[in-house]
This record gives sequence, C-alpha cells and structure tokens, in this order.
Amino acid sequence: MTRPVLYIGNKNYSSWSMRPWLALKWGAVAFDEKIIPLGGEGYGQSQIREVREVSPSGRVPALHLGDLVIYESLAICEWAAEQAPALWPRDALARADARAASSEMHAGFAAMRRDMSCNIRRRLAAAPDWPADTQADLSQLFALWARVLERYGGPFLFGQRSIADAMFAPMCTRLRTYAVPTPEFARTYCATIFADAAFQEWERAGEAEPWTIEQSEALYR
Ligand SMILES: N[C@@H](CCC(=O)N[C@@H](CS)C(=O)NCC(=O)O)C(=O)O
Repeated sequence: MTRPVLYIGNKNYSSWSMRPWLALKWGAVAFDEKIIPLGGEGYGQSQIREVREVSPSGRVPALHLGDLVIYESLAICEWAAEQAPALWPRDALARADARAASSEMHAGFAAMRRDMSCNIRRRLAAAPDWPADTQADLSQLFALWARVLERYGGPFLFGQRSIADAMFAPMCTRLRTYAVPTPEFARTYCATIFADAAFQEWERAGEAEPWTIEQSEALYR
C-alpha cells in the first residue's frame, strides 16, 4: 500500500481535521499530511478550489489511500481503527457505546459548533451570552461526558484512549477558548486531553500558523 496522505485544514481552526489526525497518531499509523489553508474564495460553501481537487465533498479532512479518497472524519477514524483496533474499546458493548458517542459528536452539537467556532489559540476573557440551543448543547455534552466517565472510570471517556476522545478533543479546546463555566469532572477530562503528546503537537503547530480565518476571528470580537 502506498503511504496514506491526510489532507487537512489549518490546525488552529479545523476541528474536523484534528480528529482523524489524532486517531492516526494514537494508532501509530504512518501517514503524510498536507495542509490546505482554509478561508478566502469558496470557503463555507465547500468550493475552495484546492480542497475540491483532493476531496469529493469539497471539505477536509480527506485521506488518500492510493487511488481511493476517504473523506468524512469519522470514516477516516474507522479506517484508522481497522489498522489499530485498540482505537475502539475492546469490550463489544463499550465499543457500541463509544461509537454512539462518536456519531453523536459527528452529527450533533450544531449550535455549539455554530457559536463556538474552533480557534485553539484564542482565549476569551469571559463567556458570551449564548442562546438556548447552545446552552442545551453544553448541558448535553456535560451529561454525556458525566455518564461515560462514571461508567468506564476515566481518565478517557471510555477508560482507555479511543476514537471517542479524538472526536471530542476539539470540544475541550472550545470550552477553553470561550471561557465556558465547566464542571470539575469535565475540566479534569479536558486536562487529560491537553496533556496528550499528540494533542500538544497539533496545538503547537496551530499556535504557530500564520493564517487566520476572518469569519472565525470575527466571532465575539
Ligand atoms: N462532515 C465533515 C465536515 C468537514 C468540514 O466541515 N470541514 C471544514 C473544515 S473544519 C471544511 O473543509 N470547510 C471548507 C468549506 O467550508 O468550504 C467531516 O466530518 O469530515
């Protein structure tokens, strides 16, 4: 097999890119990465020319495996887990539960994603006033984390580090960026993510990036 190539967006902003990148790193799957700076013409409409050239959805991440392109972050994570099965919990029921949580992240939390655009290096002094649907997403997030941390004993969501943590890692950075009042158990969980070596590698690269996306910076300016 030719070496996989993962096309990603700016590390500071592209939460969907972070997820499979972490899964591949955690699974010790060798790959090359290519960053396509997002923003500018076509952004937000899946019409950035450089992205369309490498991804049929016009969005990143996209993993090139020879002549096949796997797009959609969760599908790339699933491929990573086929190379490194420990990326999902060993127990079948826990694995199903972790898949449910990962799918919920992939399909849900739309209000949080709308109002708390990923911006890893940014820190707001105080949390803005969010509408009810964003508050509801936050309550849902904390309820989900509380349930699985209690059931599987932590320190990761399903005990050992798994794809579910890769899926939720950008939610930890959002809580930090937007100064969200966060219960102790969730702060402890996020500290576990922030201490992870692969996460730190991504974060450092994001902090050093020269590009900005105006749309994201304009939020709560
Ligand atoms: N459902 C997709 C979402 C991917 C996505 O929205 N990626 C953003 C960057 S984080 C993108 O490529 N945006 C380009 C655009 O909006 O034109 C996934 O899970 O991979």
